[in-house]
Parts: sequence; C-alpha cells; structure tokens
Amino acid sequence: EFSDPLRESRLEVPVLAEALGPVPGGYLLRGREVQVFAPLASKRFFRHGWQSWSLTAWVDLGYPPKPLLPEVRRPQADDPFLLEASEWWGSGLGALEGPDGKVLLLGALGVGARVLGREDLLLGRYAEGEWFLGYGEPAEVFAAYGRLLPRRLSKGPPRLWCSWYSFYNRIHEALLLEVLEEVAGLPFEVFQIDDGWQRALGDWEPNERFARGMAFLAERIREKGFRAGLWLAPFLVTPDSLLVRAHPEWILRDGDGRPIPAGFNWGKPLYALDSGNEEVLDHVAGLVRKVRAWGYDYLKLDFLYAAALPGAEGEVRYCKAMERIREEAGEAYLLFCGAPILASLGLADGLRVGPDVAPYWDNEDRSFWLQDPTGPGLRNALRTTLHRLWLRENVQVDPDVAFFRSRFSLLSLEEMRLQEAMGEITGFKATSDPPSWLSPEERERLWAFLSRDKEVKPLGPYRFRVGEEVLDYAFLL
Ligand code: 9PG
Repeated sequence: EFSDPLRESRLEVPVLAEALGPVPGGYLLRGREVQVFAPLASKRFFRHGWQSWSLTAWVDLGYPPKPLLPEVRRPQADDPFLLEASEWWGSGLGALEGPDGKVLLLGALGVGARVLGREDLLLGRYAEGEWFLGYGEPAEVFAAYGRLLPRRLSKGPPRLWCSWYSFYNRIHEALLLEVLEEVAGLPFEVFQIDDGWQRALGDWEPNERFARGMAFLAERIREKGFRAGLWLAPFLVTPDSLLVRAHPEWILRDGDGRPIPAGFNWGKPLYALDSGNEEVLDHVAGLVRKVRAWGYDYLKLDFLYAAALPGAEGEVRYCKAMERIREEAGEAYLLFCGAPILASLGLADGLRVGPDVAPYWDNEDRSFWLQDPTGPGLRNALRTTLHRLWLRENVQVDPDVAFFRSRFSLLSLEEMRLQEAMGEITGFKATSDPPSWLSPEERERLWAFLSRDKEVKPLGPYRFRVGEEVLDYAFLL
C-alpha cells in the first residue's frame, strides 16, 4: 500500500542485517552492525555532523577527511571519533548519491549511532540497532526518515533579540537596559541575555557587572512586554570555577581518572560535568529551577555536547539528563545549542543546526589553513544549516541571527540577505543588532522581518523563492 522506490527502480541492494521489513518510504533494518551494499559507484556522501556546529554537507568520497586543527578544539567541533577516523563517518545517518541524483540513506532510529560511507557501502553501528533504509529523490528520502524520528513542534517560532553577536561577552546591566529601551517598540517576543552575565562557567551567579542581579533584569524585560531569555552552559565548566574546586568528583573522567577534554574556549581548557552522576543532575535541575524563579522562561542551553562526551557513546546518558532538564523547565522554551542533533529531537523546542554566524562571511585562516569548517561566519553557518533543513518537521530549527547593520560589519547586503532569508525559511527570526546601530533603511528592514512572514517556496535543495526574491545558496557549498 506504499510506494517502494527501491523496487520500482530495480536497483538491487544487498543488505546484511538481522532483520528487514517494510516501512513507509523504505525499509526497517535491525542490527548492531548493518551493511548496505550500494551499486551506485557514489562520488558523494552525506556527512552528518554530530552536534549543532559540526560540518553537515555532501562530501567528495575521492578525498579522505582532513584532520581539524588544533587538536584541542576537536571535542567542541564534532564527535571526536568522526574527526579522528581516516574515512568518512557521519553521526546517526549517512547517504550516498547515485549518478542520477537519487540517494540511498541509512539512518538510525535511536541515539548513539555512526554511519560509514564508501562509494559502494553504507555501514551503520550502534547498540540499539534500529535503522531506516530509503532510496529516491533526496527530499523524499530525508522526509521519510524524519517521519520516523521524535517530534516536538512548539508554538510560535520566536522572534528574539540576543546580546551575543553585537556585544559578545562585554555585556553589563546598564548596556542591556539601554538596548531594552531601544527594542521596546519592535515586535520581538524574547529579549535574550547571552554569555557574559555569569561569574564563571560552572558558577551561575551574576558577576559584578550585574549588581542588581538577574531577577531585576528579567523584571525590566517583562515590563516591556517581552519574555526574558538567558544563556547557560549547564554541563560545561572551566577548572578555575568554584564548582570544580568544590566538586572535583563531578567532572567526567576516563578510566585512569583524567578529565575527558571538552575543548578549549575563553582562553581556558574546558571540562564536562558527568551527566551520568545523579548529584550532577540534581545540581543542574536546581540551576534550571533557580533561573526560572528569577523570571527567565526562554533558556538557551549551550555546549550541550559536553553532556554526551566522549561522543556517540554518551548519547543515551545525554537523553536521560536532558529529559530531567525538560521536566524541570516545564513550560519554558528550551533552545539547545552545541547539542547532539538526533539525541535532542523530542526534547528541544528550538535547535541550533549550524555553527555561529558572525558579521563577516568567512575566516579563511581557520576554514582553509586549519581545515576547520565549524568556525564562526555566515558561510559555515549557512552550509550546515542548509543540509539540516529537513529537520524542520521535527523541531524548530535555529539558523542563528540575521544581520541588518552595516556598522561594525564586513558583510555585504547580498550576504546579509542570504542569512535574513534563512530566518524566513526556518521561521526562526533573531538578531543581535541594537536598533541604535541601524540606519533608517536598515531599521525598516528589521521591522519588516519581524512583523510579517514572507511566503517561502522551495525551488530546489539550495534554491528558494522568499517573497519576491529568488535566493540560490548553491555557490557557497
Ligand atoms: C557564547 C556563544 C553564543 C553562541 C553559541 C556559542 O569554541 N567554540 O567552538 C565555540 C563554538 C561556538 C560558540 C562558542 C565557542 O558559540 O553558539 O551563539 O551563545 O556560545 O559564548
């Protein structure tokens, strides 16, 4: 009673699995290791990165993956396993492209999976062992897979102002109160305070720049008719935090008792809290309770990969931890960021699906010479976001903020429009531009962006009609 593109195409695809059965749009396979022999002589593999910032794109199977540098950044760039392998592996799913553009996709239904791609093979591994196998037009195959994954579609994609991409961590109370005055007339729903308010990673109390405390600011934000949003990295700590000194036993460690590296940022090494430790979960639940009581009901939970380290193996633990947070958060909107993608479905209201944007297109020193496609910049952000748009049926996808300002920016108008249109395509509309930085025309464009949604029509995988405009993103891949 359902179409079977594989049978219709008469493509013979031998499969090694414990069991196989039909499912809408393809087949269900079972096995901790499954092998799909694809007679496609594929040149391209759909490489799905582990977390929000990790590269997701069609890669050339003729060239092996390049090791991302410096090594110390690998834990925050992807599942470290994927970055250390000499062949192309993907997180959760993988697909091969045939000569006619049709694709063969192997995707896990549960969490913790990895998929290897070779020109004639898809090999999947994980403990749960339930898989989807589909073949056909890319859009249909990805949609069929998505229908088998968890869904949580929350009300009203947010329109928000976020402090990060204008002030970065140089925020303070008076500054935010000023911006609050400026945005007060604009149709934002959320005013979100990003990184820079806390004492340390791990010590989630206001620093000396927020003398009247965070509840005070939340109240000012709500007075203006907005919901108050706050950034937290609940499972990440730096060694200089009071938390680490008080609870060294909460750090995630390897068999020899050494902390498992979680990356390097803010000029410091990063560690992860052990999300399998009940005391840690109580502590994080208490943190969520505390910021809810301060008046914040939009939480940007960042660096969440830390709760799943050392990689795919930690995803079951991650899900349990995030379920606990979900319960504690109640009706609050949870935006997951730096988060394992498939393991966040069904738990997150919003999910960042690409690396950070920046007020510039690309940093070639990093993307080319350090072989790191996860650094901030519009090009990296758009590339990975474009390849995760099929997740829109499962969660509100966050392409990161749009820019309207020419001040303090290296972006051209055309580049800004590509990112702005991504806000229309996903329905997730955010900016960090303070209105006082904008020219009258720029302010007009921001107003239009927030106050009405343009009609979006996909014209191809990388081409969209957005309102009157046609945008083609293929050049940036
Ligand atoms: C605050 C920011 C913003 C931003 C988040 C996240 O080192 N890194 O690999 C790295 C990646 C992303 C990142 C910071 C560091 O940005 O995506 O929106 O909230 O944290 O620090």
